[in-house]
Amino acid sequence: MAQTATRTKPATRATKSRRAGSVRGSGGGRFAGESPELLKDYFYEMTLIRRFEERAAQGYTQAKIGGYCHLNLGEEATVVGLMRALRKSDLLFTNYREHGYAIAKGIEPGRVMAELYGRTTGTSKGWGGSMHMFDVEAGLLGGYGIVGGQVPLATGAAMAIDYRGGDQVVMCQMGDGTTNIGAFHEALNIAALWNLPVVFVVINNQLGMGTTVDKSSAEPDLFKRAAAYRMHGERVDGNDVLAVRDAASRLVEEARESGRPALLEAVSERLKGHSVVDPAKYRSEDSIEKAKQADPVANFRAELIEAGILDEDAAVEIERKAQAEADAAVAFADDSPHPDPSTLFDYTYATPVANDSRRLPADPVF
Ligand SMILES: Cc1ncc(C[n+]2csc(CCOP(=O)(O)OP(=O)(O)O)c2C)c(N)n1
Ligand SMILES: [Mg+2]
Repeated sequence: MAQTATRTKPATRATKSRRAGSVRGSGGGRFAGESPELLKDYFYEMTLIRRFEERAAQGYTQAKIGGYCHLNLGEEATVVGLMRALRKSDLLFTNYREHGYAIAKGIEPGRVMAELYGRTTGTSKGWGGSMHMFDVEAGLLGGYGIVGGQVPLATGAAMAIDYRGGDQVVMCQMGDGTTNIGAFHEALNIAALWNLPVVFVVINNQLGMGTTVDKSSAEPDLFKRAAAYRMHGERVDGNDVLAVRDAASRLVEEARESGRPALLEAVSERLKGHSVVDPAKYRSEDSIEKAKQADPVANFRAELIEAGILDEDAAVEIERKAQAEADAAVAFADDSPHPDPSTLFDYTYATPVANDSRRLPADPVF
């Protein structure tokens, strides 16, 4: 159930037609009208992201992955629901917690894992790592490590779409902590003033590193931030893949048709620490238990079985396939070559720059 800050609109045609599916006899339950194949597909993708992230955590502890590494564990329903609202040609900007988004936007998991492993077959040829994935063809325009760094850039991309014409929409993902960064407010203001087709999505996992939203935000109902810019804002249950898909589809299609920006807040749980090296000692037993209870993958599995869309064997088979795909991604990354050090500076600038220093460590200064 979405809470709305400024206005609510009925479901668009796109949302309604997707519901013209075929789960029958569920007594008008929440899967009524949904395609069983699509529901299984969501379960597969959420499980794939879960297994992928578990393998990423493992690769990190094996020192196969360097730098920072932030996982989407607990946010799988949000990730899959959001990405199902976008067309391939739509553009996505994310923060550094982006592996699941890259996969759900259509990049092969092997290329995502190879980027984590710093290999040439990765999305950024191995030079970006966990926080800096980029794939123009898939419409993923980064992966940003600076909190809030992606928000003005996403707004600029929406301005480019508006200027050139076309029906693309930009989605800009960020965390709850990002809503207190100055650039967030500047970007939302400009997006609303100039009617830019961008949907800002705040993933409220209730924590910015170890700080809770209540302690960092004077207005902890983050979707209400939109009202300051006369922008539509609403909150959705981020543990519910269908609710996220429907809310995001509606806002994306509104942005496509009217060019108006919007803000969607998806409330979810971060199952583990801020990054893989954070033991999250600051969390209470209660909050850890609450997060476990809200596990969107386990709960969706149980719901699909309860509704008769899956039985235990079918669920296990989907999980086996997801594990195999995550394992194959690791094998692909492991078998891929490391970049040659001589290419270290090849992608620093898009166009040649005078006096660009290409000195490698141990090279003579003069
Ligand atoms: C400008 C800036 N300040 C501080 C940091 C350090 N930092 C990295 S992640 C983070 C927390 C952000 O929390 P949130 O926006 O809620 O995203 P989440 O990690 O929960 O997905 C901070 C403070 C940074 N990367 N950039
Ligand atoms: Mg957060």
